Parts: sequence; C-alpha cells; structure tokens
Amino acid sequence: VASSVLGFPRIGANREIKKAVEAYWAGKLSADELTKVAAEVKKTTWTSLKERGVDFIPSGDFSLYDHVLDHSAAFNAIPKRYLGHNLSPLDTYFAMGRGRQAGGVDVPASEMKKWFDSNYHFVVPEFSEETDFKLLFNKAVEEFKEAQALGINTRPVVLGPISFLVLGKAAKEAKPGFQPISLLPKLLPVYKQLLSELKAAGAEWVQVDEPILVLDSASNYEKEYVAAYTELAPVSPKIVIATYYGRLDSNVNIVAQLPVAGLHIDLARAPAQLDSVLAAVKPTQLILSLGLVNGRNIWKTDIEAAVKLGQKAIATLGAERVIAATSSSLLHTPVTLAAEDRLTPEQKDWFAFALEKAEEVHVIAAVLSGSQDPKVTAAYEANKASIARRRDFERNSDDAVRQRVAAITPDLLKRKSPFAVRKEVQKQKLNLPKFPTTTIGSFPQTKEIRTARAKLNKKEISETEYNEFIKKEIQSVVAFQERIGLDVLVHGEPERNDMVQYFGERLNGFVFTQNGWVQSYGSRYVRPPIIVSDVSRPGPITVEWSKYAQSITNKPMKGMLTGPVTILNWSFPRDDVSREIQSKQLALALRDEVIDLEKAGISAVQVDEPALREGLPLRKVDWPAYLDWATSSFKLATAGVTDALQTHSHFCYSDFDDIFTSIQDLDADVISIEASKSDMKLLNTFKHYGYSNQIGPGVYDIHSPRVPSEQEIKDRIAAMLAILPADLLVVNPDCGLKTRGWKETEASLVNLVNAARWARSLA
Ligand code: THG
Ligand code: ZN
Repeated sequence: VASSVLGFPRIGANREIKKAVEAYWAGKLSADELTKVAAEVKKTTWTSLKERGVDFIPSGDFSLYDHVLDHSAAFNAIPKRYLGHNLSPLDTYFAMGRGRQAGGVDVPASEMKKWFDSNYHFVVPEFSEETDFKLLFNKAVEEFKEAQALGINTRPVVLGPISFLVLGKAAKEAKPGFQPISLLPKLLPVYKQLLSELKAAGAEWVQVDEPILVLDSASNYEKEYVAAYTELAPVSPKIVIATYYGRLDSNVNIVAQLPVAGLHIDLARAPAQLDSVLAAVKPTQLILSLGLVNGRNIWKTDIEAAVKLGQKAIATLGAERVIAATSSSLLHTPVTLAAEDRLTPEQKDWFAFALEKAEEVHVIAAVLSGSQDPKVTAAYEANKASIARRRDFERNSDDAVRQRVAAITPDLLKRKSPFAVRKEVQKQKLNLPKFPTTTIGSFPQTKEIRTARAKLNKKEISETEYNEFIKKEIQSVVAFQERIGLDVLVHGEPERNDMVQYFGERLNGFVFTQNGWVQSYGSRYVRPPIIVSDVSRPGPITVEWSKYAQSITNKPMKGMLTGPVTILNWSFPRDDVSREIQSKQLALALRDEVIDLEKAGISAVQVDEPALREGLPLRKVDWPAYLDWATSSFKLATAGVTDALQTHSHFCYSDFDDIFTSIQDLDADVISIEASKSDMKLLNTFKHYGYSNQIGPGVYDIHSPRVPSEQEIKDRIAAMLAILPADLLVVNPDCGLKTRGWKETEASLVNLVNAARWARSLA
C-alpha cells in the first residue's frame, strides 16, 4: 500500500513566502530573488516529505498567491482589464489577485470566494465567449522537473477542467445566460497539451482535482465529465481524480465510468461513504486513494481506526488497489509542530500538523502493507498511547459545562417580547433619530496600536502602560464619533488582534500556537486557536472596556462580540464532540457576557457572525440541521437580556438567498450587511422575502481606500428606501474599519453622516 499527500502548505515554515511576496510588492526584492525563495520552500517541502517516507509527493500545488489564480493565469483566462498595462506576467498575476494602483494603472482585484466550506479564499476565474485558452506556461511540468532535478519523483497536481469552469463565473462582458461550462470543448485541447507534456517529462501519475464532485451540482455535469476524461486519459499520465471536503454520494457513479486510473475520497469528513464507494469501484479497475489523515484539522490521526478502514478497502479491492492518503491538501494546517515550544508536552502530544501528518500517512500505509519495521511498530504503538491519553483527557473535561448544554431549553432561545414591542422600548431607551448612523465596530488599527501590543507581548511596556494607551485610543475614537455626529458609538476595538484569537485567549478550553499560521488568502495568514476541551468563560471579557467607553459619552455605546458560530468556524474544533455542542458551549459563554454588558449599563450589543454562511454544509440535505444549531447558538447568546437591550449582528457577505429565513430567524434587533458591491441583488432578496427587523445594508465599500461622495451615499439610501420601510433603515459602512487608514475613514464617515441627515430632512 502506497502513501500519498495531496498538497502541502506553501507558506514556508517561517512564513517565508509572505515575507518575500510582500517585499516584492514593496519593491524591496526582485522577481529573481522571489523565485529563489519559492524554490527553497518547494525544495524543503519535497525533501521533508521524502524523508518521511511519502510515496506520492505532490508538485505543482505551490503558489505565490492562490493555486486557482495560478491555473487561470497559466491557461490565459486573464480578464481584459489586466492586459495592456505593460506589466510583466508576474505583475499581471498579482494585479489579478490584489488589484493594482500604481504608475497610472488602476485596476481592482478579481473577486475572491471562500474555498468550499473552508476559511481559505480563492480568486474566482472569469470566463466569457472571448476567453482564449492557451498554455502560457506549464506550471505542473516546471515544478515536476524542478523536483526531478533534486532527485525527487513527484505526482503533479492539476485543477481539473470541470471544477475549473464550474468554480468560475461569467465575466461582466459575457452575453446574458453565458455558462462557463460551455467552454469545455475549447478548454480540453489545452489540458491535452498540459497532460501530454507531463507524460513526456516522465510523470507516471497526475492528480487531477475535481472537488466539485462533492457538491449536489456535479450531477449536472455527467456528460461533460465523460467527454473530458475520455479525451484526456489517452494522452495523460495515469490520472487519479481527487475529491475532498465531502462525500461523493451518487456522483461516485460518474467517476466509476471514466477511463481514469484512480479515485481519491475524503474519509476524514465522510468515513461513512467507504462502503458505497467500494461497491461502486469494485467492478472497475480504479485504484482507490483513501483520505484517512484529516487535512482540515490538527488532531493526531487515530491510526488504529484508519487501519481498520484501510483493511476494509483491501478486503474488497486487494492491497495493490489501495493508497493511504491525507483527506485533502494539507493547505489548511500549519507546517510543523516542531517549532511550538509553548504548548505543554501533554498538549503537543495531541496534535499533528502538516509534516507530522505526512509521517502518519507513511505509518498507516506501512501497517497496511504488513511492515515489520520496528520503527513503524514503535510509531504505531506510540500513536495508540497518545490517542488513549487524549481520550482520557476528553472524558475528564468540564462536566458543569456539559450539564449546562444538556439543560438548554427552548425558552432560553427567545427574547422576552416580539420585535415590535422591543422596538418601542428601545426607542425610549436609546432615543435615536430616524436613520440612525453607526459603524461595524473596529476603527483603524494603526501602527502605533500594533507597536504597543508588540511591546506588551515582549514585556517592553507594562500591562498598566498598555491599558493607559488603549484608554487614550478609545477616548480619541469616541471623541471623533461625537464630533462628526454618529448616533450609536463603538469603542473601536484597539485592544484586539484577530477577533477569534482575542476571545479564544479569554475563554477556557482553547490553546494557541506560536507559529501555527494558515493561509487565508494571498499573503494574509491566520493562526486559528485550537479548541481542546469544554468551553467556558472564566470572567467578563469585554465589559471593562465597554463600560469605560460608555462612561466618557452620553451617546449609546455598542458592546462588541464575535458570535459562537464564527469563533467555532475560525478555530480548529475538537474531534471528539460535535460542532453543535462546541457552538452551544461558546454560545453560553457569550450569553453570560451579553448579560453582563447589559448589567454594566450598555444599551446595545453586537454579536457578529461573519462566518455563519461559510459553515453551511456542502450538501443541501445537511443544511437544515446546521442552520438549526447555528441560529440556536446565536439566539442562545443574545436572548438572555431585557427588551430594552438592542442586539445587533453583522454579516460579511451579501449572498443571502440561501439562508434568508435563518437570518430573519436570528431575531437580532438590527443587522448590518455587506451590500455595497452588489446592492441591487441584495435589495431584491429583501424585497422578495420581506424583512421585519431593523437593517443596515452597507452604504459604502470599506475594502478599498476610496472615499465615497455624499451624493453616492444619498443615492444608495434612496435606493434602499424604495424597498425597505424608512423606520427600519440604519445607515452604516459595509464592514469594520480595521484595515483602513484614518484619513479616508474620517472623510467617508463625514459623508455618511451628512447623507443620513439629508434623508431625515426628506420626511
Ligand atoms: N479572522 C479570522 N479569519 C478570517 C478573518 C478574520 N477569515 C476571513 C477573513 N477575516 C480573512 N481576512 C483576513 C484579513 C487580514 C488578515 C488575515 C485574514 C491579516 N493577517 C495578518 C497577516 O497575515 O499579516 C496576521 C494577523 C495577526 O497578526 O494575527 O492581516 O478576521 N480568524
Ligand atoms: Zn464584515
């Protein structure tokens, strides 16, 4: 039984790629030097995978920004707006990823979307009738040869043609009704060229990723799958079709009829699919790659359990038709545990990051092959002991928290009175004008703020000095908001780094890595906290800061919390209890915080759920169960207060069609949403469904430094008023201002306040 890794983090063990790419953007590193850094990172990856005994080592999965963007660029799927600026191919590539505003060129970035249900963002390919596919460069061959020159034989990774087209979108200039999949006949010759060049270069296998096969929609493309792979297989190295993040269900029957050599399935996410997949592939010649080591989480694999699944596959197919693999690319995990020296030995023993996972894959494959190697036996025994210790720890986690979750009753999810009643009570209490203005919570995280936090972490300043600094920041943010005339104020969140990290650090049940970076998009990485035990709140988290901020103003000060579903989604969750239980534990902790904020005299509290939608299961049949516990968690967190407390929530997307009724069901008094980029679509959704509570569709896009004019904002408010009742409309930007500079923030908010005043004057 061979072992396989589907893909590896490409950021470098010490974020070498982030540093090099950002230095290149800043003009401090040449393209050649950047290529050298990239070559070093690739070399380290290949050699470490080889040292760990991995048989199928990936190449071509490396990226300086995003692997889907690499693919679009290689295939000449480059939107016109990026051409004709006299940019090098590398700069054209980066312009597509992040936009470019320099030297007379002014092009916005391409759209980014969440990659399946993960926190990784890919750059959405754009297609039209004009798209002229050709192979500008063959990244798969180049990297295959690069590894070959180092004496390492790899299995190149290529995004498959059907997934490439289906994950893309119709460009603005495409004719109405244009479907990217219609380009398949034009695309296949280029894939043929790519794959035959790979074969000529000596690649025996190629991993062709078709992750859309885990979606319901893939069943619409059976004809295209057959056509594509019938054409590609004869000229290609042996193809293994890789699926991940979910289960194939009936889509396995599409793959079973293709003239390819192998299929990879995700058994970490969907272990139950093994039986049906075995039944479907048994009569074929397909080799089955078993995704046994979880690519989406950081827990040590239970090797004994993995071996059992492997043996089942062997019993049906024979050992020569089985591969032991990671469930997906390891892109979503940090590079190595080796550098973590602040985790206790007990904690470290629970985890496996990418390099440790590579080792696990090797051990599983060796055990399945009947290896008598003492090193393998020792590793297997050590794994069993680790897993047993972890299970012991889990059994002894916090019983009080578990009982509290078990005791949740439906009345805990309901506000005391319906919105219509609350609205009147809040009107009295908050005394707000019509079209009240507010912001989403964060204000610019200036260099001074980041420096102060860094100094605190290095103990160069004391906690007292740091707190004094933060107080001053809050004073100036509050004074600014009063000066320009905003109605519901915020404290600006200067004390927070990443919001999930901030809350995780103040709750029981989390641990943190020092260097556990995972790519979120481009050169932006996050360090997800790890939930290791039952979650509870040792004490108030934000109350002191909110209280302080309220004490220096007569206007209402909004408390600011991150919601349970988002904290869960942006952390590594536990493996031993369901996401539902973890979400509810988080919700109870936040519920206490919301109640404490009200007790401290705060009259509005915002609980953000920017990740609610991204957590939506990939299969529609699984939606109702998720939406039920996700909305229950939010309500659990927010419903413990009196009618007078105004609850707010914020969502970082405008794609509401799928989950509109769930958003309404949250019963937040006020929601704010991202709307500025797609306002007509969003407003139509609201028109279609009707919405009963207060709502603030963002009146301008904060993701760019551009200052919106007063007139633009007035126009937007007018467009909204045509659809939403005037007494429900709140005026706010479309997201937090953390990543913006002060100059544009000030100018934009002044225009926003003036536009709201104008709206009031109409009535
Ligand atoms: N927090 C977490 N996940 C997220 C977001 C978040 N996922 C979606 C979205 N927001 C992603 N956006 C960003 C934006 C900025 C950064 C990362 C993700 C970022 N990262 C710093 C960097 O790469 O230099 C490091 C941040 C740090 O020091 O902690 O700027 O807000 N969890
Ligand atoms: Zn947002």
